[in-house]
Amino acid sequence: MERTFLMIKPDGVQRGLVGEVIRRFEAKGFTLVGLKLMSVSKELAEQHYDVHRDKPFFKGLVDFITSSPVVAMVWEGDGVVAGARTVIGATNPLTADPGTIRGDFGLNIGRNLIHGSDAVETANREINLWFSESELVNWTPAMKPWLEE
Ligand code: YYY
Ligand code: MG
Repeated sequence: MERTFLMIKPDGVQRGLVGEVIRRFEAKGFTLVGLKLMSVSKELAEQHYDVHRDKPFFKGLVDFITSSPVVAMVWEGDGVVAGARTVIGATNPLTADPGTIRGDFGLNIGRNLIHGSDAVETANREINLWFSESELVNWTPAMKPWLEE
C-alpha cells in the first residue's frame, strides 16, 4: 500500500491548524499510520531538505523548520503521494488554488504550512528518515469498503 510523509510545519502548529489539516486528510479517506509532535534537529532538517542544499532559501528554511515544533505524519492509501499534494496545493500559497491547505491558509512561500513528499521514492526516503518501523501502525479502517469500489 502506498504511503507518504507529511509534516505540519511550525507555522501550522503555532497557528492552531493541526486539527484542520488532519481533518482534511481523514475526510478525503486516507489512513493515518504514523503521527508525532516533535522538535526538529538541524541535522534532520538539513537531511530532509538535502535536495535544496544549494538554494538561496536553504538556510532560512532549516532555521524555520527547527524554530518550533512540527507534526510529522505518515498517511496511507491508493495514490496518496500525488493525492496529498493535491490536498496541499501549490508551493506558493498566494497562487495555490482555494480549497487547498496552502490556498486557504497561507500567504507566503516561506510559511506554507505543510510538507508533502513529491514522489513515491521520495516518500519512502522521508518516511525512513523521520520514523522507525515500530512507530508505524498497520491497521484497516472499518470505513474502507465504503471508500472503494
Ligand atoms: O515540495 P514543496 O514544499 O511544494 O516545494 P519545494 O520546491 O520542494 O521547496 C521546499 C520548501 O522550500 C517549500 O515548501 C518552501 C521553501 N521555499 C522557499 O522558501 N522559497 C522558494 N523560492 C522555494 C521554496
Ligand atoms: Mg518538495
